[in-house]
Amino acid sequence: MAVAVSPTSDNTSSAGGDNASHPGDGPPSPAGFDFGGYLDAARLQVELALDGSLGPERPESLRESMRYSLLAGGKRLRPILCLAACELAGGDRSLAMPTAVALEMVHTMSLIHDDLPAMDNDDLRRGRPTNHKVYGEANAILAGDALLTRAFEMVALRSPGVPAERLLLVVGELSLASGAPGLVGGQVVDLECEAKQVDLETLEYIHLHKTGALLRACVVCGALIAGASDELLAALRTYARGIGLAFQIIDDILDVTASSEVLGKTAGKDLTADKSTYPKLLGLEESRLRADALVAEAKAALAPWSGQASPLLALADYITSRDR
Ligand code: GRG
Repeated sequence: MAVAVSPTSDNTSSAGGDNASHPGDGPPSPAGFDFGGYLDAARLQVELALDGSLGPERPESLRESMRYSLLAGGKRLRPILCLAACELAGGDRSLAMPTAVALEMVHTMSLIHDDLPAMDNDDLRRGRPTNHKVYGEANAILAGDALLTRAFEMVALRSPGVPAERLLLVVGELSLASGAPGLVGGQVVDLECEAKQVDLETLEYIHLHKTGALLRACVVCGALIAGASDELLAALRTYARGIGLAFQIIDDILDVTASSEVLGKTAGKDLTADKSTYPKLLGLEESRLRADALVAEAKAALAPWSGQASPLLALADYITSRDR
């Protein structure tokens, strides 16, 4: 069993307790909330659930390539957002775990497909050779397809204890995030814009769809499972917009400031592919300020729930303080 937890190298200490480093940026994470401990425990639970999530896929080669990418580590931010949103809405995290796993499956599928020669053509992901480098292009496409469809199976058929009408809403949200209104649409515009000068509005469109849609689905699905109020769902959508864009800005910044070794994926890729990025359009300093402002907006949306929202507030800070 591969349980990959990296407790110390993630900047988590500053994320959880950085009330002083982002003055005036919405409700702070309460002093005393052990974000590092929270993250480690949630990651461990997610890793165990992921490890047990793949059933008797046949042939064995398909199972192996699905597991290769699904259990390759990663920050597990998406499933943890889902669990945290479920708990904020008053649900038990165990009810949301199959959906949390599904969200990581969709994310992993998108990474496998994104790395393909026809897309970003990358050979390093999560510190390992990309799926198609190990299993070949056809198998990588099929492993992605199998993870995407397995994700819907996790929600529809493997979510005991959750009322069917809530699962239906989750399936709808996951469909919107994965398809043309989400990941696929964002990826298409991203590919079309390569080597072109794009404005901020287009860049925002790309990232709200390519990156933001799945992050939004994470918090919305977690909350739906717990039967959240419309008011909380609306606040979580605002929160997700802020963290989604901030996440991508930081991703763009890390692409130029961090090493491949630390990132676990090829650094400097945006420059090589002549992509428009926030640092290219705004400069590094202004990009960071924008990310901080977006996180502040995200946290402000949860102000009415700040007493119970410590994990989501701290996760928002983690997005701008992360180093990978
Ligand atoms: C086939 C339905 C279907 C969709 C695929 C390929 C594609 C469409 C979309 C690309 C989406 C994509 C790869 C967006 C980038 C999002 C992003 C910044 C990923 C990195 O996320 P992290 O840093 O990665 O959370 P880890 O490895 O930590 O999980």
